[in-house]
Amino acid sequence: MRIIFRMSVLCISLAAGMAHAAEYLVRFESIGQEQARFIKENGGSLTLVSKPGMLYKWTTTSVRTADQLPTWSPSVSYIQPNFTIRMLANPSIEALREAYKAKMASSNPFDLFDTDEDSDDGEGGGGFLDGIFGGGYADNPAIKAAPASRSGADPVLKKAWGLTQIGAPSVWPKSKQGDGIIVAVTDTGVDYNHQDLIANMWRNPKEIPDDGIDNDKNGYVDDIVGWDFAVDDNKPYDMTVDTLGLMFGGGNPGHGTHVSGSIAAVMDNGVGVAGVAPKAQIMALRFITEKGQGTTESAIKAIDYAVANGAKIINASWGGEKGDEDDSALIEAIERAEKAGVIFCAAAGNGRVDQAKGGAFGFDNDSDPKPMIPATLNIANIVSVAAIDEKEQLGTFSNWGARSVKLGAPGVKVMSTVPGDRYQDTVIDIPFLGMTAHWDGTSMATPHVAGALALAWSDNTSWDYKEVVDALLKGTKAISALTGKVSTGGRLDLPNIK
Ligand SMILES: [Ca+2]
Ligand SMILES: [Ca+2]
Ligand SMILES: [Ca+2]
Repeated sequence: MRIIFRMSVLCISLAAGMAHAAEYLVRFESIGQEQARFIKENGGSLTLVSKPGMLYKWTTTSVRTADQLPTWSPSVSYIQPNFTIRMLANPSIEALREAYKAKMASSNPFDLFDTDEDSDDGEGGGGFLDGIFGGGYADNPAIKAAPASRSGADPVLKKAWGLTQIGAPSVWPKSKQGDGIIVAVTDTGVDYNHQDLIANMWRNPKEIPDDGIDNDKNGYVDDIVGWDFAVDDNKPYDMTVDTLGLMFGGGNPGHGTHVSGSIAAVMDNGVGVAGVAPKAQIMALRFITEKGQGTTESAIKAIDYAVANGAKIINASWGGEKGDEDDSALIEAIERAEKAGVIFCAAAGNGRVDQAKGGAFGFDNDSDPKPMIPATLNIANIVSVAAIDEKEQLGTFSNWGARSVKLGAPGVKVMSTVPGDRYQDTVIDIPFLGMTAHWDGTSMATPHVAGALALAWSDNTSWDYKEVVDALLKGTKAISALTGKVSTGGRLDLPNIK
């Protein structure tokens, strides 16, 4: 017996109507006298979320429904909930639990252990015990300095099939490989000391480590490799839960580190894999905790930080279904990135669970009443990405949209870095119980595109963001599985980007 189930990794509900307790985002027309007046009239307290956005978080004593919110004064543009950005329950893990419950209730419980399959994650894991107990490292290790460069082939690279599919090996020798381009990973954090990432971590050039001073006066003290907006510290480490926790409680398996490796793992350093843009820099912006939750407030702060501190591309392997309530604050943050010429790569989404069919199945973002955001927001810098497999088929879980989704990229069984100097294409791997979950998701496809944009931009530094995106989209390879499913009808193809 072998049950394969998909991690719909970090499918986050942005707008399911779950307001963070008594917190709202208030957009003012100006910053000055208006804030004091607002508090005098309405009580509670205001803290600044975005200076360029003139956005404040209003903390009140009670949760209010829409009609209980204060009438907007002329100085207030809108008031919206500070949504909890919540990881949806993994539908396939739910299905797996149900399957096991049924098995346990069956007359022959030994069927549970009737497995003849071998683990095939190769270099990715440490075998059975690692499969059960892997992950769960201590939070916030000290940020190490980048080590002296090493050399040698990347032994796990052959398992990163997506790089071969998109033609990376043929392009790398004649490319700048992302050199000089900063990609912001807005996610669960990054293992910034990972042996295959450490040399490519962005280092804030104007900040002196550990002196307790905000040297570059950007509002963040000792921000060396990015920032942790989930808990407000300078160590955006990718805190994970262990495998048992993943199976039975959900949470983060090392999502941001996996995403980062696909973008810019170091090449020819004798270990692991390589990213699509193996000389790009990773800016680590954590806003989702190990439990898989963040807020609109922290997402906006991460986007603003990326724009203000030199990122050219933002990777957003997160999103949720559009609800009835206002998403103006997030929309305006992405629009500020657009005005600054920053590209926003967004995952098209991992479908919805169908209990009868026993898994998550993609839907059409263009016609669905609850399309994924931010992927489907109509902002010019958004490049939304569907997931395809090694055989150029659309992932069964992957959303699509002939208008709103731009292209496909590798997103099924993706091999990349995970915390603790490890590599995985398989997130849960307990062959003894026949339980396997691969690193699948539009979350995994999106960083391939972010890396490709970094690579193309480093080779064409005079281009503005629109020229980079246009070249990428014009350079896709048409495949039948994506005809009528994405706006280009094709998948990422590096040799074609000109
Ligand atoms: Ca600083
Ligand atoms: Ca932290
Ligand atoms: Ca490597």
